[in-house]
Amino acid sequence: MRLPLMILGCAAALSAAAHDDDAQYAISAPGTTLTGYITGTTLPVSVTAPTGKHADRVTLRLNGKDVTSSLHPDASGALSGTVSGLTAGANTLQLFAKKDEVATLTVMKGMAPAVTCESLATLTNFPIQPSGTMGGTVITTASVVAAAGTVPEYCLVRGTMEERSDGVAGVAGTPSYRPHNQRYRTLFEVRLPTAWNGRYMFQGSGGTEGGLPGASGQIGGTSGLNILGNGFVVASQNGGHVNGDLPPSTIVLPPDYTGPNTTTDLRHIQVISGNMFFSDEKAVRDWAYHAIDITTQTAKYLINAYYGRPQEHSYFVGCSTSGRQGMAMSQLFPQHYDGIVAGDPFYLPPDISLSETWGLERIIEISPIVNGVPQYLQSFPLADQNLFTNAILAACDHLDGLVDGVIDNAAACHFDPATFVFPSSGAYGSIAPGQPLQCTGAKTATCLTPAQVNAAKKIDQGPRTSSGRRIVSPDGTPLSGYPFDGGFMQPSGIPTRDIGTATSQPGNIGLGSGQLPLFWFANPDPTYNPLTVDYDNDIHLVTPASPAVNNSTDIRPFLKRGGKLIFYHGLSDSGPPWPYTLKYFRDVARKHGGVKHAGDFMKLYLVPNMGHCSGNNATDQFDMLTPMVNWIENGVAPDAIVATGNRFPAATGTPPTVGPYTGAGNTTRSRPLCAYPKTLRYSGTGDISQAASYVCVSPERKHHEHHDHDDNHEDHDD
Ligand SMILES: [Ca+2]
Repeated sequence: MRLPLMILGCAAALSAAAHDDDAQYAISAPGTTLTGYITGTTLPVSVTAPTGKHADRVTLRLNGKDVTSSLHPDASGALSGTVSGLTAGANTLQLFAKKDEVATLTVMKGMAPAVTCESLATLTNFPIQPSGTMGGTVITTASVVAAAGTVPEYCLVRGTMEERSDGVAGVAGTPSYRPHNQRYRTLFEVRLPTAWNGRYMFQGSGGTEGGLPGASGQIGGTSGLNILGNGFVVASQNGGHVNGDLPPSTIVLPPDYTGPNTTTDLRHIQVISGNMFFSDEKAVRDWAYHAIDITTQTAKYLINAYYGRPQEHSYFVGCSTSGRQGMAMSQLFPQHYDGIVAGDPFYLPPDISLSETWGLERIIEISPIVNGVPQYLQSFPLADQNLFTNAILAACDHLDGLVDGVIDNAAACHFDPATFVFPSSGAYGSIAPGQPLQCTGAKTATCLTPAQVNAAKKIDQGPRTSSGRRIVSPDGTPLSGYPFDGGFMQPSGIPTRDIGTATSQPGNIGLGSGQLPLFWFANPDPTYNPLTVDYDNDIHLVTPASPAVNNSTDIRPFLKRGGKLIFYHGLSDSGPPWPYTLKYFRDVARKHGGVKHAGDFMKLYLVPNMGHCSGNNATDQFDMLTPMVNWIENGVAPDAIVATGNRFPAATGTPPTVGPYTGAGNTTRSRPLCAYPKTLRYSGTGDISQAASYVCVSPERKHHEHHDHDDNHEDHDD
């Protein structure tokens, strides 16, 4: 998988760095790697000037020293040449036209270690020292790993912090309960390349964590970028607990239950092992942000020790739980990171849990129950899922001007599955010509029952009271549903969390719903059955605050030191609904000068069809780190970011179109992701599989006042 993506990465290489008002002046360093990283002392550069201006009237400085004489005009009038004298660490090239600085390019020269890798094991004075019953920093591994394939030689450091054996875990009143003898520890890993680019990257993980990911840097949001090969130091951690240390999963019986303890059904609640740390306040705080804080401090300490100098810049890349943790860094630890990439962030866990649980319950409501166990998949078999996808695509795919299986004009899409009638012609004309999606009589292969349609509509709407009123959570957030999108009923959309497959349970049983009464009730109650929430009477049980609710819009200290944020979110994410992320983006924008001004420090990319962090027929492979580096180090704000996906259907005909949706295809497409509020449009000509055939357009002025949805759905105005 990595090789084809490298091709995209090369195309996206950091190069030009023109300032906004001098958009056509540019410096590039064609020979460097993606993020402007070299190992020698010389650098081939190329300088271009706007039409009508003379490239030979510019001045080029390297680290303040005039190096213009290194440049020579070529046949096209551009200047190129080789500058020398680059020093270890950051090298700044500045381009001046007369006295104005018109472009900047930062190039990092690789740095070598100052001490041996093994010596890191004997360091003392780590930031995290023993305290009370907790241990300090213990290095368990410090050894050089030889280069292999595209991975360069690096120093691998692993260690443990804040180990203690007097924690709490499990469910009181069950054999899982450990009231004072649970072991907790933060495990971390740092990979320090022998040729270092001066940058540090934190690599996030997901869910409730509990395992230590290898710090390769290869995660969602860095696709196509060989992180260690580009010289980044990378750190990862485990969220403050080891799943294997925790009590095993257990069945919790409701207080009034007297039957056999043999099944997981609607009356028995299974608390999975990975959730067992809910009862330890510190362990929850570790997972919320503390394990990230201490890992960051320790990684920076190791960098300083190993290379004899601190990092020039620090970057955070995460999705889901680590998208949330990235937000926590910007709000609580503004000194730790310069650039933060936060994907599909799980930043309002109580509210997101309610949205997730609402969806699962709507599927249970229409599932046959056998011996107390919902037959989830029977509620919406794969053929019905695909029928639903075809209906929404038939309704809205073409509204953006291109029938390609992707809805890029969501603002114009007003899909109501209860009244939708299939077309008799066009790409989706063969499915059920002229027939309504909702059955008017018996269920057939080409219609859905009113109950199925109703369930989908309710999942789109989100949690409501029995009288249909929208619910506001105790933290003040209007609860969101999952707005219809082309990927809504594709496998990584609603099905993965709420329906499952023939061989897998709906994900929300252990995730959102399983966590609701444990982590997100003000008074945790493992006997509360999250599959039967009473939305009229039980919302007050949900906590208004938690260390893992990271919704503060006051990020002034982070912005004051030049911090930048990139958010992305799948429009068919069936975990955290994207409207929560949009709400945060807009709330922060409002607090810091409005959406237009917010583009100076914050970007949001909404990815059509994409599920939670990836999945579906979507362009779910992208590199947000290179644009972030260019933003932080060269002052070039990201705009469209090219992404790829390899599950698209093949297109045929003139103009090229796709046929009915039949599941994942195997055609690769590249497309730009547009910075909110822009959306994508096909330029009208060219290969629909190539990003160059698309443009990002600003939203049309809003004429429609009315939606099926309430305020925070599809509300694209600014
Ligand atoms: Ca389309």
